[in-house]
Amino acid sequence: MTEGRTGTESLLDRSRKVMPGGVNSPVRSFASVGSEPFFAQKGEGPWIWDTEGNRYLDYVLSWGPLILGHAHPAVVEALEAQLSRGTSYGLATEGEAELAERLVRLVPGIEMVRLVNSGTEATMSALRLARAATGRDRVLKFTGCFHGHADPFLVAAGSGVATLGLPNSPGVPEGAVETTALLPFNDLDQVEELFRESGDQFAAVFLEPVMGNAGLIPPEPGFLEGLGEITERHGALLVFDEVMTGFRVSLGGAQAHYGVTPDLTALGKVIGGGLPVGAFGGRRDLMERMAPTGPVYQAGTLSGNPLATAAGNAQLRWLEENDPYADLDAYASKLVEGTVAALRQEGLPATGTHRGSMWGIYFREEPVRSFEEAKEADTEAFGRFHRALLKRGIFFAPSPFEAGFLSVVHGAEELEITLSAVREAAAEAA
Ligand code: KE4
Repeated sequence: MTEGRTGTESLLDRSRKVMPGGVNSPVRSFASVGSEPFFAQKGEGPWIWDTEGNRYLDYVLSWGPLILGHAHPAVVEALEAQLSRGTSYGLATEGEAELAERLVRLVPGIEMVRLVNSGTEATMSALRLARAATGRDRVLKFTGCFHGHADPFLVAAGSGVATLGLPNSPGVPEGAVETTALLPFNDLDQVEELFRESGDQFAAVFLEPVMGNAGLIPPEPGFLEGLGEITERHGALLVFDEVMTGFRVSLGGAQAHYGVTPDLTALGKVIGGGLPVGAFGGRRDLMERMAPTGPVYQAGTLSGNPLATAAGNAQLRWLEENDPYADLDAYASKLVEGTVAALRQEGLPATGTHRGSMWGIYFREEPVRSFEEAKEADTEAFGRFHRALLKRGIFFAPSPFEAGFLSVVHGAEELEITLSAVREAAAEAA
């Protein structure tokens, strides 16, 4: 296991002196799997190397963006072509129009879109728009869903908040979250009851249509359809946070896979090809309320950045032209089945599932339908398994509350290497 040593002082010690935890995003600290983090040196295809020269099969893939793997030629060529023309203009560019047209073409619920720089900006702006369009303040989210770190969403969120046990982050004023209601995922009756009492106060229901920030929790049959019906009946908007599921569950995201079209959609990750991009879009009548065509303010120095749109367009163009989703789904299915079987073989409780190229494993017998159930899984065993895999050159997400990812360059050989290491690591973790 690397300490990222360079000279006498480790890279981690150096970084910890000048950055909280030595990282720029908490989940990179590996705190929840009891390891010290490694530092990335380079990535190539499905592989990532640390600064000590160890290489790992990468199932984190920058937390989702790298669906073509690291340094895919299509993305690298697009970036190289743009670099010589400059890195930012602060003006509109054709690359933004091309990316926006692509999102409108591929995502069922998007008629018009605004590009931003992160998923957090996308969901924060979508919430502001939903509140402006309805004249209402309240928003319903589901425990375990993570929508980035904007104040209104930092209540019992998933991902880093859940991992670090920060159900209500300090610094978030009561006023910012008093209009945020929380219910368990997959419980339509409780949504029905809440809206029966106060549905006319809600601007929106916000959710990850497939939860990827509590492991992987798919919607129960009828859940998404039911939310669409309830929101429509009460004049609230349905907002899908597809920052993670977008272009991962299918080419049109979870909304295309399940056939449920939200009023607004937040995107990120894959659409930037590894560069910082987010987007929010939806019904034209809603989006036209955004400045400068309407009064709802939102802005960003680097929004639609030409490097980011070059990488995003190259990645999405490749996905459109090659449609890898059947292969991704097949790999995910074999990976999850093989991992669950190996863990059970060693007497460990295990369950898992996948949707498209996202997958999740839990150390518990029964399938997981909510964050509350996800938290009942054995996180200690997860930590032992994660460390045992890392020693064998397999990098799974360093948290039981994150989804795993795949790329189009994870092939049969990588699957065999992975399952062989999984069987050994399961024996070690038992
Ligand atoms: P960003 O601001 O990190 O680009 O996106 C926030 C966000 C919004 N919505 C969903 C569904 C998300 O999953 C995310 C961010 N996901 C985490 C991983 N679970 C990012 C990794 C990290 O926090 O370092």
